[in-house]
Amino acid sequence: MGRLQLQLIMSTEPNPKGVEISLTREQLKQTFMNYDTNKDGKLSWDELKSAFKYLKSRFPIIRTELAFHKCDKDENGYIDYGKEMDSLVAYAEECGFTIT
Ligand SMILES: [Ca+2]
Repeated sequence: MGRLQLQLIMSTEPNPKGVEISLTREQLKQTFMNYDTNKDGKLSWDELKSAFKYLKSRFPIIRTELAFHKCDKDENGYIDYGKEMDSLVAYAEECGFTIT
């Protein structure tokens, strides 16, 4: 899926902050880490998608795609704990998943 398509979909998402559940930054991070189901210290694409589904994202696949685009800095196909995870939490915050 191209970038423009993604932007179009994002911009037509109605009231994105109203439909998703709110968590603090710490809860959000904990949620993502809970979805590291095989406990290998990094989030795979499927693990992250499951987390966004849990967070009631309307478009978990798009969220995951954008999150990887933005946060998988070394492009190894995983969101590694540490800076990539921090960046993921920041991205999720931008999407309106937190209350603060
Ligand atoms: Ca990575």
